[in-house]
Amino acid sequence: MRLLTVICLLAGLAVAPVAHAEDGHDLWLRYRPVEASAGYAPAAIAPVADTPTLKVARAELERGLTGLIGAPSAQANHIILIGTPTSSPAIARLALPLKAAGDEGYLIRTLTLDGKATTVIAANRDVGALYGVYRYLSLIQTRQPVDNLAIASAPKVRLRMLNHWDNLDRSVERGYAGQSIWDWWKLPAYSADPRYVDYARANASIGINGAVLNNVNAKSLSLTAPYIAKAGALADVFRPYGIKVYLSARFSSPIEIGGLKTADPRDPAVAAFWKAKADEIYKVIPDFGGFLVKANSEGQPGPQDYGATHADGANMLADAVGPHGGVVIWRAFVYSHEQPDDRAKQGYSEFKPFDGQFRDNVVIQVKNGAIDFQPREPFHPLFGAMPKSNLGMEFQITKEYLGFATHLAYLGPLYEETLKADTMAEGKGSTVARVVDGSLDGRKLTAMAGVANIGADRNWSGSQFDQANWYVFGRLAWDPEASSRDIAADWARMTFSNDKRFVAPVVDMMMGSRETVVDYMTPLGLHHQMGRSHHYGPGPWVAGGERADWTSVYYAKAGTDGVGFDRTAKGSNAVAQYAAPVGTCFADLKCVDEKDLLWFHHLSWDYRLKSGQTLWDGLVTHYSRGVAGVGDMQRTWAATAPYVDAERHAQVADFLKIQHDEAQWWRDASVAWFGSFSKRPLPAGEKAPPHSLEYYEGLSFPFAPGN
Ligand code: GCW
Repeated sequence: MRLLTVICLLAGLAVAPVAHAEDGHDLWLRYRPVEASAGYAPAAIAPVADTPTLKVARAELERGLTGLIGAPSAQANHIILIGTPTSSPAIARLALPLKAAGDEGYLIRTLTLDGKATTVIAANRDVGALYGVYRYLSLIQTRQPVDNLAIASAPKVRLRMLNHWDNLDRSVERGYAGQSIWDWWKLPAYSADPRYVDYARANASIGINGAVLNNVNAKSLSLTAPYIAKAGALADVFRPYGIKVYLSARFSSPIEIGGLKTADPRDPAVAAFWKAKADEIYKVIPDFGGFLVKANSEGQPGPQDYGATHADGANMLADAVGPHGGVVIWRAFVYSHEQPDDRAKQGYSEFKPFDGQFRDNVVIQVKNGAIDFQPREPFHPLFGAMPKSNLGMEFQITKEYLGFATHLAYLGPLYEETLKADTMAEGKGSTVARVVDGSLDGRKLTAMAGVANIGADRNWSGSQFDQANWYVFGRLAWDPEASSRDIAADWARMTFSNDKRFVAPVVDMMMGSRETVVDYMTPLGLHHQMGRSHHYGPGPWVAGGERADWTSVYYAKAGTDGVGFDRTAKGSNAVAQYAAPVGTCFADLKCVDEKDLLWFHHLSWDYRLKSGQTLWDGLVTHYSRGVAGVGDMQRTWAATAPYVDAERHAQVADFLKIQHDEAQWWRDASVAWFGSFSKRPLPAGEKAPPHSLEYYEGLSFPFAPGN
């Protein structure tokens, strides 16, 4: 009897449609059926030209429409026509104003052709049509009308790339989503892993057109023939989706794999090694994007090892890839062991003098802030300071300093805050966004990179909401002036639900989430207070060790007299690296925004904040507000249960619980630590930390991920 039941159950399973568990794997490309009341009519897809990219564009359109509104049918009254004037005579006849679409943009127009309502998705190049298809599908996914369209869109930034900090052993530096998705061992023979295609689809859907496959802390091995072949296999998978591969290059490779005694960029044998290496790579990957280089930073080799400069190093590599159309992306994230100056000043000090000396195919890639991807940093002073160089933005999508994968922090507002910051370099309106998109200085080779948060976890990013950070990065790379709130709404609709009872509160929750993290981790301009090396949890007491600028006490400078890093003229004078009106404001207590207060000033515990509270009371209030903010997020999320599948809902709820506990821990440990200096009572109503400072200092986390 029991056996029979089991057999029946198994038989039932075999015929019943497999319940599609919503584990987040489908990202924002879920294409679940639209409610009939939305009124979308079925469509027919006109035949497309037989090119690799138009074929995937057509396949995506078919897949999306099938999921959303039903399979395309030749009988439908509505035709969708996709392509370019070169590939489609019908599109050529329309003589659409495609000039502004450039190489990667598109037009979407509703027209009547041969008496039939027709949506034309047209572009100059195939990849533009693919981007247009994703845009069209997103309109349906977000329930916008599609029967009278006149859309024109083109990316404002040329290189929109992910930087994977993926190692060849499949570990991921600062990765919290499992192993690397690149299965180097099985490549190149096995490149049919569906993940590679899904990765390419997801990136193309948000306009990302480049991927640096390996960690900037690079191994020379990745530039040997077997690994070039592996990268080539991935390049072949990504090519139809408009994605080029790049490799991080270890500067000492001429020694390690070239048999040379030196990597001095001025040595002709070294230049010849790199030229030959570039030729070798381009034979396998004809559209190879180029090299990303971390040089003379955190122990990585570089031109300074030989008394040469960043410009010498970058230009030598640029000459190797230049003839093939490649670029060199040279990172400005440098600070040296020997240099005692404020770490925040070193990138500017090292690079500004070389403005105008880099080749046209070099991009200097600058982190959003001068320290390191903190929950909040003022914009990096190099933005606006190198008008004669190509300057690219580097954001971190993975949340090394914002609670890893289990804290919900939507990074859109962080990115937007930096992009909208006004450098004043050429007067008012010289925003970071305009440096990045080239419009400020008329530069054409523009770039925005995001350190990827992608791994082999089913949900790609380690958490459901971290997918939004990948998504918003791509959207802002396409248009650095876009609104992170609008993007959050699109993402929430496509990823979860279009019900406004879901969208409105969840978008508000997302928009406030990063500030909540700032509150419980590093309020009022504090920075780099995380645990040593793994950066997990609070570690404001971290001191000593290899170098001062890897410690928390270096940044907070707490003492009985007060707290904060004096970067005014009386201190490190980092403010002088900004355009005068900006630097003057940062240095002026009446002008500086309190969110950056302790970044620029060392102040007494009794300093009066704008609220009227003392600095000490205000700090404690911020920490507690952060904890309360997570409580609010938990309540908001609990109320969304009716609109979200049980599996994803439960995972988010569990993670919020972790976040709440850890926010409390951050608050308590920070209050215990800073209280040991302020020696002032807690503000009324605030609870003392439940444990001693020694308890918090004694916690250890030997297997924290991402190291
Ligand atoms: O943020 C720091 C990280 C390092 C990283 C480095 C960098 C890849 O802690 O893990 O190394 O920045 O950006 O080079």
